[in-house]
Amino acid sequence: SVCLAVDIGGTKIAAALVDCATHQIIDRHQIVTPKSQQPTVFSAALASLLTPFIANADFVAIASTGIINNGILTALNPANLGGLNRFEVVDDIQRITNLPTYAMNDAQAAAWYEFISLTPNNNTHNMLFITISTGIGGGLVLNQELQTGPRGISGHIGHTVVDANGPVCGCGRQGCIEKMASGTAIGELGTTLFKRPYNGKEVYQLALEGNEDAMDIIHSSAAAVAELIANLTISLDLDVVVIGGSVGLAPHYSEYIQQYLNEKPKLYRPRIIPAQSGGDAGLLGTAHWFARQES
Ligand code: ADP
Ligand code: BMX
Ligand code: ZN
Repeated sequence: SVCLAVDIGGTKIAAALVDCATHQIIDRHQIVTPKSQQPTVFSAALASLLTPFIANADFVAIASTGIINNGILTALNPANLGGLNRFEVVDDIQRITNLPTYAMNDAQAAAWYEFISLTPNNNTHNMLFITISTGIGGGLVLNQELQTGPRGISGHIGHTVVDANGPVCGCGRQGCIEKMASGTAIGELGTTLFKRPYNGKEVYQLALEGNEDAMDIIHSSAAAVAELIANLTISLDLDVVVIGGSVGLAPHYSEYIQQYLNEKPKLYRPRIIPAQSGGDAGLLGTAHWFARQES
């Protein structure tokens, strides 16, 4: 069968036709995520992205930012979606496509695909996938089973606190790692420091060009992520941590995480690897996860 996979992120929405037998992406398009509180604006953007693919798809699998429970997207951090805090993503896309439609969280989907892509029988029991992107998201595989949680919340590690006196996050909590270390946070820190608007990618580019202030921002992000990894490793006995998202996959970022982890005792240092499927892990993960349900 052919799956129309949709990855809804805070910055971009990607759609692809995925051959479920071979896990190959046949065709792929992406658009910028609309920044509007209005569900109708979101829906119109999805309709124009998805319509060209409908005729060639058997079902739709969505990997979306936000808490996905009973087919409804509830933003933990609405600021990542231009203030949109609730969207009936399955009903909406089912109406657009007239195809059977399923949804799960983006980082959970990516975690699943990265887990099944690890060499078989390599004794990985516990794996964490972290995306450092618009936000910071996570997906946990424990005892070789993906954790989605009874309410879809499992893995929302971006909202664990790194600085109790830090800035207030869009989720309402103070000092979340997402508010301090995500691509959005990197952009905000750059904007404050350089006194003109910057996004995360631009700050990262400056760091790569040798700007030391920008490099400090990137390093404090990687150091915070390393601290989070150490906390979760000693809590959950992780074997492997997979790093994804455009910041996580940017040049040297996972090496910086590794450097900060190397300063810690051995029990706090799991194996760190970049996502093997890069920016396609969410698309492939949701396609694979729901293909099992379809057949
Ligand atoms: P999404 O959150 O929609 O899944 P991404 O994984 O692309 O999307 O993450 C978007 C964040 O990553 C933004 O903050 C953006 O500025 C930043 N970003 C995008 N491309 C790069 C890059 N090449 N290097 C560093 N940061 C990037
Ligand atoms: C946020 C949260 C997570 C998501 C993570 C990464 C919202 C809207 N999203 O912590 O559900 O997995 O961001 O999302 O509350 P991304 O957009 O950066 O890929
Ligand atoms: Zn938060």
